[in-house]
Amino acid sequence: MKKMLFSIAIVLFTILLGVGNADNILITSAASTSTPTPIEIDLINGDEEKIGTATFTESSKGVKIRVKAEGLEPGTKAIHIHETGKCVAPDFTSAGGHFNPGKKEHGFENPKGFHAGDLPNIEVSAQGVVDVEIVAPGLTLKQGAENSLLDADGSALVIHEKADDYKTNPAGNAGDRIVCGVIGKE
Ligand SMILES: [Cu+2]
Ligand SMILES: [Zn+2]
Repeated sequence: MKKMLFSIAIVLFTILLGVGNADNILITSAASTSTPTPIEIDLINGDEEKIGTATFTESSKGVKIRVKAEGLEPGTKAIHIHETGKCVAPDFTSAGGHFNPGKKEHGFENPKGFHAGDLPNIEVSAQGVVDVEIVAPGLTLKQGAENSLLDADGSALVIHEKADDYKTNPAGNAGDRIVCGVIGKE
């Protein structure tokens, strides 16, 4: 009799565990098949002041990146996704090189290009404001994908002092890094 009760207890316990696991499986599959949640990050300048935000939204065309910032020098600026989610002011070299899971060279006009993290230049207005939406076809927010912005060490959005020439390896001759924002981990 004792043995039988014990067996029943084991069966019940297994059912309970099974229900728990089924829940986990449902949650996991929902996360991998549905669209990832948009991410908003802060952008900081070399003085560690918050000067804007960037929002990343998964779409059928890639990741849409909405950049809103102020207090910048007017003009055309390079903007890239860099490979490491670390923004240590003032020079932001901590963010590493361009995000490049495909092992290409830099630049849309480079025959051996381009990096997944390469993005078209942005225009900062005479008032020092930028408000743009960029679509990055080679990127995703899906966890586990090779080109995911949310890989183990995260990634970073970086704005440079000058325009990207779209051809000079490894970084488009764009000068200093003036704005940085961590995507994913720090
Ligand atoms: Cu850059
Ligand atoms: Zn590049």
